[in-house]
Amino acid sequence: MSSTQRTQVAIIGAGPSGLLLGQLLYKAGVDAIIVEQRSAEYVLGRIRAGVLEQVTVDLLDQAGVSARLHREGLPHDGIELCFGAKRHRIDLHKLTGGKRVTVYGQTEVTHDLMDARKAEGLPIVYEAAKVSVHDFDTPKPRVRYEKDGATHEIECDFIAGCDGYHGVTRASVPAGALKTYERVYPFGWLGVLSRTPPVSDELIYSNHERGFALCSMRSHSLSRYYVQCSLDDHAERWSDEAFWGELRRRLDPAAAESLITGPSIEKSIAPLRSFVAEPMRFGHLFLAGDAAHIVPPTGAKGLNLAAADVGFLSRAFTEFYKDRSNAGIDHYSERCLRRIWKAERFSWWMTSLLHKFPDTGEFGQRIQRAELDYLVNSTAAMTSLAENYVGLPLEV
Ligand code: FAS
Ligand code: PHB
Repeated sequence: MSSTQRTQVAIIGAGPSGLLLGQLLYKAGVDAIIVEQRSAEYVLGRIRAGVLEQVTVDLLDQAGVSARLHREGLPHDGIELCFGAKRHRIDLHKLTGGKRVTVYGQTEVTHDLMDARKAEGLPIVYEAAKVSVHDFDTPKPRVRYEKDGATHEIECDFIAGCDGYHGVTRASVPAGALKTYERVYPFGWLGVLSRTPPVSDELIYSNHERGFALCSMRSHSLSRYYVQCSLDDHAERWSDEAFWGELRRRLDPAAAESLITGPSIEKSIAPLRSFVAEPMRFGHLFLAGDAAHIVPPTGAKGLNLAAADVGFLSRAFTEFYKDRSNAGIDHYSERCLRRIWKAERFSWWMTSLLHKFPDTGEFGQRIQRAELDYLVNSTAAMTSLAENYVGLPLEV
């Protein structure tokens, strides 16, 4: 048994990119079907980003899914950098003329988007197997997948590749049509989620001779912590006690003293890489989010870049259908890449500044310390960090 469906935009992937694109297109009156290889529970089980730029909040407002975000999200006006056993506050709000970030987990964003799609009865296929994309170099692209023992086909006008770094859409582009840029970092992040009050009201990014550490949160009772670890490390090798001890050693005395520990409810290691695929459009196939680019999470940019891509893409499709204009789709890749590369630079810079690099030795560590000392004593340098951290304007 097989079936053929017809829609305007076929979206591959139900992470934040795919779900947000589906919701923005729905609000604009453009039909879309989302095809996801995993179950909704599996997608929600991935613990990822925690910090939203205002651009992302605005897009979630536009999508009509931000009520809980405005109720439960935590506005943050600053972050702290910790080095030499001292913490230094970066006043994001003052340095950017009133901008801030909002702490609200990616899991919650995904939940809100899934709930909205379900409430509107919009088409989404979970646990689709063998998803493949075809004829996207023609005006009649198609998507195929298997489910419940049958092969299904979707006829559409456009395919949106929102299927992440390991997805099928970028992999389906002929090699010669794509240029990729990549830097893999010689370490990972061991992350722990715990039902404990955060150690501080704001995020603490720590540069320590033992390695980087980050103190973040999801709410006033749910904390998210990370320590830099080696690439050949495994989360199951770390007892909770070992993790808390290592985190304490990488913080200033006051934070180490006031840290409230508890059982980990999630523990995982994420590799760090910088990656960009150019361009992001191939005929009637458009890449968005992690399918096109990856940043090390140090700058809290991954989810926010994905949202910005989707904002550009939903506008481009809407212009195509409502104004019969190709301008948006023709300029999509160039528009996204200008902002992506600035976020890649910032994420690389924050990662280079705060982590222990095995091959830079004592000279490298002294350079890092000098840059940190300059940074926290220079309004110009702190302003540069602040305007990148809160998110650059969409069109610069
Ligand atoms: P996603 O990878 O989230 O979603 C892609 C979806 O496509 C997935 O659901 C996948 O199952 C599906 N898919 C894949 N192949 C498919 C196929 N062939 N057919 C159908 N569906 C398919 N960013 C931050 O800002 N801060 C962080 O702290 C942070 N931590 C991270 C930790 C980890 C381990 C990872 C991997 C990423 C982290 N990120 C972080 C970045 C992350 O938040 C991404 O930027 C964000 O998930 C991007 O969303 P999507 O583009 O939707 O990609
Ligand atoms: C998180 O809360 O998971 C988080 C916050 C800021 C980052 C990275 C991760 O830079």
